[in-house]
Amino acid sequence: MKKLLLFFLFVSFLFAQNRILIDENYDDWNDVPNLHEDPSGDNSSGTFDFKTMWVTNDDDYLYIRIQTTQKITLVDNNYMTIFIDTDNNSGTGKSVNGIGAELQYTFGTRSGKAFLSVETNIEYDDIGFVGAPTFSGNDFEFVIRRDSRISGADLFQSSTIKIVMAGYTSSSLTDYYDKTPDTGGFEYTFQSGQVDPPPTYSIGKTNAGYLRIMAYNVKQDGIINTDKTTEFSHIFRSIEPEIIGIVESYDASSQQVADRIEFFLPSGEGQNWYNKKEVSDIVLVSRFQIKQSFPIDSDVGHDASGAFLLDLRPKFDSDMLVIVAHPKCCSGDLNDEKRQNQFDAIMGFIRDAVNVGGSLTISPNIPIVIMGDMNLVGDVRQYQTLITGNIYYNGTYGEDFAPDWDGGNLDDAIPYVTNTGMTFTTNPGGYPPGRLDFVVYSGSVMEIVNSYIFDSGNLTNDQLSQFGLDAADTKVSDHLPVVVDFDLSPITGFKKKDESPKEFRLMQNYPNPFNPSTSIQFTIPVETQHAVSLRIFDILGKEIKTLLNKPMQPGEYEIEFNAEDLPSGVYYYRLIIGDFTQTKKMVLLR
Ligand SMILES: [Ca+2]
Ligand SMILES: [Ca+2]
Ligand SMILES: [Ca+2]
Ligand SMILES: [Ca+2]
Repeated sequence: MKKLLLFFLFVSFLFAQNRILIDENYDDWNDVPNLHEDPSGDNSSGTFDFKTMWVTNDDDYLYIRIQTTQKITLVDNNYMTIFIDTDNNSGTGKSVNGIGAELQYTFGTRSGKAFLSVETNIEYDDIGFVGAPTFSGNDFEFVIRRDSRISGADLFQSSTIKIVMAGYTSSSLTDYYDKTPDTGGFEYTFQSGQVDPPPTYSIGKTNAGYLRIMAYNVKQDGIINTDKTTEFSHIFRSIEPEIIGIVESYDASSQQVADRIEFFLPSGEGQNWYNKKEVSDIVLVSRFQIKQSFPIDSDVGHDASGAFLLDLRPKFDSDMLVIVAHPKCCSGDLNDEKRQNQFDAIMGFIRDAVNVGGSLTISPNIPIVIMGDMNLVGDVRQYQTLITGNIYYNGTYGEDFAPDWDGGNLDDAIPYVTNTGMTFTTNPGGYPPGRLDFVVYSGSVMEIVNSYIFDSGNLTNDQLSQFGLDAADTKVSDHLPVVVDFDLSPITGFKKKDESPKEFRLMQNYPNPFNPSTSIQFTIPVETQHAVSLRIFDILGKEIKTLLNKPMQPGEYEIEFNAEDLPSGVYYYRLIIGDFTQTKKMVLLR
C-alpha cells in the first residue's frame, strides 16, 4: 500500500507542468517531453512540409503544437487534417496510416467527421477547438476538449491515443503534401498530475490610481439597442472602465453611446463622459477630456480608424494619444491588402504625431495606446507593422519608424480570457474563437498591472453573483471586451527600459555635474518584496528628498531628479532594496 502511494506521488511529481497557454508564445512547450520530429523536406509535392509535433494534456484539454515550413492560416484556406484513434484500436474508426481514427478534423474548413458508433459530420465547436495564432504563421498551438461528446458518445474512449496529421492538397483529402508521422500514429498516453493554475487577474480595480482601458466591438450598434440593456449594463458595471474604445457604432452618435454609458455608470461630482466619433463606426467615450480627434485616412476607400488626444489631468499629469481601429474584416487577398493599407496609415499617423509638424505633434513620453477590433485573420505582416512601425507601402504612408519613445517596438497586452489560459476575443461563430481585439501600447512609459478578456461564460458562480452577472451576458456581442489596467507612474517619474537585467545596480547620474536636473538609472533583476527606495542626501548626510519608495517589477529604470530649489554643492543619491544599498556622488553646479 505504502509502495503504491509512493508510486503515485512519483507519477504526479513527474507531471508537474507549466500550463499550456494558447497565446502565440511557445516557451510553455519547452519542457514537454512528448514530441515527434518529422523529417525536413520529405513532402511528396508542393511546399507544405511538417516539422515537429508536440502533445500534452491537462484535465480539460488535449494540447497539440505543430510546426510547418509553409506559412498558413490555421483556420482558413488549408486542408491540414488531424486523425485521432481515440480508443487505441486500429480495427475501429477510419483506417488511415495504419490507425483506426474516431476523429477526422480539417483545420482550414473547420469541420470533419467522427467515427464512433455512427459516422457523424462535426464542426469545430463539437470538439471544443481553439487555436493560435489567428493570423498566418508556421507554428501553431491548439486544444481539443477531452470531455467532447458526439452523437451521445464520449469522443475519447481510451487513456492512450494515436495521432496522425496530414497536409492534403484538396478538400477530397486524397493526395497529400506531407504526413506526420509517416507511418503509423504517434502514441500518446494521457497523464494526470498538477498543472499550474490559469493566469491571475482581477475583474475589479486593484488600485484607483491606475488607468482602466476597455476595447469593445459592440456588434452593429448593440449598445444603443434597449433589448440589450441588461447585458451591457451588467458588463459595464462590472468593468467600470475609464476610457472605452468602441467599434461598430454605425448609426449611433457618440453622444447616444455616452448617454447609454452614463446610464450604466452614472457620473459623480465633477465627472463626465466625454465622447467623440470618427469615421463610420469608431467612438471614444472617456472620463478624460478629448482635446482633439482625427480620422486616419487610408488609400483604400474604407477609413477604419480614429485618433483621439486626451488630457488625463488632474488624475495624471499628461496627455494620452489613443487610436481606436477597426480595419477591414475577413480573409482573402483583397481584404489583406486593405488591412495592410490601414495599419500602414495608423503607424504613419503615429510617426507624424511623435515628430514635429503635421496635423498633430505630441510631447515626448506621452502614453500611446492603439486598441480595437484589428481583424488580424490574414497575413502576419499587418501585425508586424502594428508592433514595429515597419510600414509596407512606404511610397504612400512614408518612412518606417520606431514607434515607442525608447526607440523600440510597441508592446502587445495579450490578456487572457477570464479563468483560462487562452487569448481569444471572439465568441464561437462561423469561425472558432480567435484573437481579433487588441490593446497595443508604448511600454517604455506605461506598465500593465492587470488585464483580462471578459467572458462571463467562463466565470465561477461566485464571481457571477459577486458582480451581478449572468453567464450569458457577454454573448450580447460576437466580440468580448478587452480590459487593461495601466500604471502610468512611469510618465510622472521614471521610465522602464530593459526587461531582464542581471543585477542590482545604481549607475552614475547623467549629466554630472548638472543644473538643475539630472537622470539617475538603476536596475532590479528580481521582483522585490521590499520597497525600492531612492533617496537624495546632502554632504552632511541629511536627507533632502525621497524620489521613490515602493515595490517594483524587475527592469532597468531611469528617474529624473530636479534640484531647482537646492544650492550648488555635492549631493549623494542612495538606492536601498532590502539589504542592498549603493550610494553615488553627484555635483550640482549653478
Ligand atoms: Ca503558448
Ligand atoms: Ca516533414
Ligand atoms: Ca479506433
Ligand atoms: Ca512526414
